[in-house]
Amino acid sequence: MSAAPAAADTHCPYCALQCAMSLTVSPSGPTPVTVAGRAFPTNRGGLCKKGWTSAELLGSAGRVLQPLVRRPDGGFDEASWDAALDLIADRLRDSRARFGADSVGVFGGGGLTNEKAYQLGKFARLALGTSRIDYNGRFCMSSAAAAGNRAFGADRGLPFPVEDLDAATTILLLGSNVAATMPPFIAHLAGARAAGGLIVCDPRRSSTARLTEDGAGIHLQPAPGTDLILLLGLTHIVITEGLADIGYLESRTTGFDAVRRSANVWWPERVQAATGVPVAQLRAVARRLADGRGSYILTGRGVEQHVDGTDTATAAINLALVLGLVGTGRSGYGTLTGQGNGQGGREHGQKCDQLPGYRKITDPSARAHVAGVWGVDAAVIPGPGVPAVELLAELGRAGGVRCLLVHGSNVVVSAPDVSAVRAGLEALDLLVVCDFFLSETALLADVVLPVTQWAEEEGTMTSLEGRVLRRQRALDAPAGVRSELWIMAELARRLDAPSTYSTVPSEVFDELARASAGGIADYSGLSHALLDTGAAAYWPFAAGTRGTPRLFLDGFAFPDRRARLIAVYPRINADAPAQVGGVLTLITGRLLEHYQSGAQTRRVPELINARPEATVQIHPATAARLGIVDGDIASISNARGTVEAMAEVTINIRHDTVFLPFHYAGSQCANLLTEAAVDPVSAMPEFKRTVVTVAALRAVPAVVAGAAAAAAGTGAVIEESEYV
Ligand SMILES: Nc1nc2c(c(=O)[nH]1)N[C@H]1C(S)=C(S)[C@@H](COP(=O)(O)OP(=O)(O)OC[C@H]3O[C@@H](n4cnc5c(=O)[nH]c(N)nc54)[C@H](O)[C@@H]3O)O[C@H]1N2
Ligand SMILES: Nc1nc2c(c(=O)[nH]1)N[C@H]1C(S)=C(S)[C@@H](COP(=O)(O)OP(=O)(O)OC[C@H]3O[C@@H](n4cnc5c(=O)[nH]c(N)nc54)[C@H](O)[C@@H]3O)O[C@H]1N2
Ligand code: SF4
Ligand SMILES: [Mo]
Repeated sequence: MSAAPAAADTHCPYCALQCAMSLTVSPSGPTPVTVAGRAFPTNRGGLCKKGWTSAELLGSAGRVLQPLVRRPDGGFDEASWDAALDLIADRLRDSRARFGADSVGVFGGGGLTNEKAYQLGKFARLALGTSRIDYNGRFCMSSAAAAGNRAFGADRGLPFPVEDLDAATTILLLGSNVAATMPPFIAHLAGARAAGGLIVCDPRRSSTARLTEDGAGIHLQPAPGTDLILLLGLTHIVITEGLADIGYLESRTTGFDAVRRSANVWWPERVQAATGVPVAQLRAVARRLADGRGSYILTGRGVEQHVDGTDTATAAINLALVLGLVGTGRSGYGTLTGQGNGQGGREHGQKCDQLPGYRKITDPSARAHVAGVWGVDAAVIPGPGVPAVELLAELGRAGGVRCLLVHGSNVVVSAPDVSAVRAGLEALDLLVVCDFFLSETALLADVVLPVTQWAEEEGTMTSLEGRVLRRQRALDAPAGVRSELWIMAELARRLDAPSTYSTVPSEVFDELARASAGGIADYSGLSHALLDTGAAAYWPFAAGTRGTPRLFLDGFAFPDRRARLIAVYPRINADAPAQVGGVLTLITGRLLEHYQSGAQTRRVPELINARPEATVQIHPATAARLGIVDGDIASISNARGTVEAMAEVTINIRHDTVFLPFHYAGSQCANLLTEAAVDPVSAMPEFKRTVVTVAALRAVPAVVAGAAAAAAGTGAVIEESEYV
């Protein structure tokens, strides 16, 4: 029997641009679900190839379709939902009785809908009674969030709609490769490019940096991790050349004197020596930003994922404030949020120190408000837990977390120093992973619970511009698969948890809206029904209001309405690695074709065929010095591990730097090399500046290289033995 085709308007399951798409479902047709781009201000009908191919995962052969429980001999058995949930509840109850509530941990994700993220925070605090919850947004947005909170009193990635960028004549993009990470976004750079004002700061000549060529702008190519100095240098030039907006600073900010003093010692020649960026470029960029025609400063992970990421984002904000750009309506500062719900996912309680509405878990009035919504005594809500890297370091340790529930992250590929993470996961008494696939983390689990994919569920996502969007269900999930809301409700019931746990997304949203009322991220005027009208719902959207597309126009989120300039000082310059032998700086990041740990995109034939394995980018002069030619297998190693990857010899990178994508597992996992050092303010790990030694491992004979390329074209797995 053939069901009639059904259609649903929704948004892409992957990144924070949340491109609008329509899904057409024809179960009996050759492609059960067809994806089409949909007109929307951010993507204007465009999608990248991840979006176009996203529906292929719905019917993917590798999908988990029944709960899986680990056998003593190491394999998995399929189990009924009752059996799997009973087992989990028994083990959690036992751990709690023997080792205390904090022996159970929860690791969430920025890809979860607002409803799931909210419910996960509530489930952890009430049903499990644990403080041990944090999430992968700690690896993603925490430094920018911390910087925004301390400067503006609120963290909404872009405090303005993406479309505002169209009118800009100058855009400074620091450590962001949007041409690969949000391709439809580059349409919004067109105005700045036409005006010759796109400025991209990246140690690589990334595909975004290449958009500055032919007169469209400037590519600054600093040494990795020197952006804080670069930004102090730009601030120095703005101040000494009389380009600071003194009227703005006096009326709308505090702290300028200290920032002026901190920038004083970073004169252009000194900045050139430290960063490698020529003085002439520094002066040109400072003057361009100050020309008053509409300038924006945007940051990405390249400047944020460092042990000084919060200070670097703060330096970018300081520069924007000194130029008078923020809260004006025609210029601005923002950070480009990464994951699909990276914004909403950091607002409603997945963070270890947070309650819904971006409230502090330590704030007595926030606790009282949320306890009222949950119908519990505020005293039962635990205090703050520990951030992600610390949580992972506690796994299996005496007095640490012994049982872990993972919802929406593949930590054994994406966390820093994955060898240590793997050891921690293996030492657990119980690892439960909710996923659609047997990700590398799910493969280590004691119980895998198969959950609904984006097109099979209702919910909301909050995009990089703070706009709350509806995710509509297009089709039913496979029979053995359940929603995470249902899983939490069932476990809560088995654990005799206080409060109620609805399984209906619109009801959970209504509860979230009440819990967020009066908070910074106030959703209390929103509902699924209102969002279904297509209303452009930017938070704060308090009951009785119409939402706020442009924040800070009439003041910042502090009682005195003033932004804070906070003086920051470089700390890491001294330990720049000596470039001797094969010692180089490794930076890690993304390719267009793959998403994050690759758990999803490595399962899409078109994407894995296009990028079947990791390649390491290395400059020709460095490669020649180390005896590496294009296509050789190189080893990239340090005290923590070794990665083997094919060398891509290219001028698109500094000579002192190599680049690896982090989308691959096994011996190609970039996080074998990264270290668990974190930013002291945000607890963001260092992903972008790792000292490694690079060497030629073995040359690939031409004939085998040809065969490997052919195999890559068919998506076949290339065995190591084919290279030797
Ligand atoms: N294709 C694809 N798109 C994605 C994702 C994905 O995995 N794949 N993930 C999504 C998510 S969660 C995120 S967070 C965003 C991330 O989006 P981006 O921030 O654009 O991504 P990255 O590739 O991590 O880093 C951007 C650039 O920073 C540069 N960089 C590295 N170190 C430094 C440095 O010290 N200084 C400067 N100035 N630049 C540096 C890198 O060379 C890289 O080109 O992408 C989102 N979109
Ligand atoms: N070296 C290096 N490491 C990095 C980075 C880097 O630049 N360099 N970037 C960091 C950044 S910015 C990020 S955001 C992280 C991301 O890295 P991860 O946290 O590993 O993110 P994903 O690969 O998206 O993993 C999501 C997993 O959850 C599943 N999933 C997707 N949606 C859902 C859902 O709704 N529910 C459930 N239960 N499961 C779901 C997917 O199938 C997948 O297995 O990686 C970080 N790691
Ligand atoms: S840019 Fe992001 S949201 Fe848009 S189609 Fe690509 S992955 Fe999806
Ligand atoms: Mo991210």
